[in-house]
Amino acid sequence: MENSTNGLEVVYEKVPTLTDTLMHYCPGCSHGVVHRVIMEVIHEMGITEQTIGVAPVGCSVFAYNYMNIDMQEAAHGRATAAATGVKRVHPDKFVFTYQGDGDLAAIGTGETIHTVNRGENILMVFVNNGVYGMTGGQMAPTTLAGMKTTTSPFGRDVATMGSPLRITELIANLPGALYVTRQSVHSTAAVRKLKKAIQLSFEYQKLNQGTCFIEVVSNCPSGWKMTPVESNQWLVENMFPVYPPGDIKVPKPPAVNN
Ligand SMILES: Cc1ncc(C[n+]2csc(CCOP(=O)(O)OP(=O)(O)O)c2C)c(N)n1
Repeated sequence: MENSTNGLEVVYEKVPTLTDTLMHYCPGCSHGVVHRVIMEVIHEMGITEQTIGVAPVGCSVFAYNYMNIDMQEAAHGRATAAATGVKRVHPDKFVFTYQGDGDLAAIGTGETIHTVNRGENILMVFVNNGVYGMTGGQMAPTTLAGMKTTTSPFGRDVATMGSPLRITELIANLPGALYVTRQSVHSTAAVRKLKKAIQLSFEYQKLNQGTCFIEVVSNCPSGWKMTPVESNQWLVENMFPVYPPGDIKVPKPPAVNN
């Protein structure tokens, strides 16, 4: 039987754009799923040799070990500065960054805003898990009001610590932003939607009309001190009201048919 192994039906095969290296992510973490979806799109679009990824510091610091494409490491917060250089030297390549919220919305806020304001022709993938995962679950700009973290043990107090930063809405207001969307990977349907958004972003990149920005509302079971299932439920109930999924800016008229 075609598509079978020892009588068992093959329902999923790892794409060659992912290496065989075991990922170091905690059980249930969104990062592994987001890695897989990006790499599936690159493989399916046949752009493996033409794509360069830039990942900085954070839990995804070892993304180059898993993504079987050309990768560039950047210092914490500086991924879009590095990606700007890569894209300008190689305008014919597809370039994307892969950044956490501590990276993109805290230490790298300046780079983030100016990169989009310049309308750099890259895709930015923003994995927002509401905490600094790698360093032990500290408060990030995106931490929810009242949310307990290792550096806000009594919950984030908006009066002294400010409100959760909805940087994606801010980005959408910049003229250089072409396509801005907020997605997630907490369910199968959500994963499919994210995949479409990534495909669309790489299509847009061919047109050189501005920056594509995808926020992925994510979990952090270890940092949130929850099981993977609990963390996905908590994400829907608590993250979505503040970070609602959906398109925030879409080119009009659509630059590409999808
Ligand atoms: C210049 C610099 N400052 C601080 C750090 C320490 N540091 C490493 S990862 C990290 C936070 C990462 O959080 P985030 O970007 O949200 O990604 P996550 O780990 O949650 O995926 C920090 C502060 C560093 N490596 N370099």
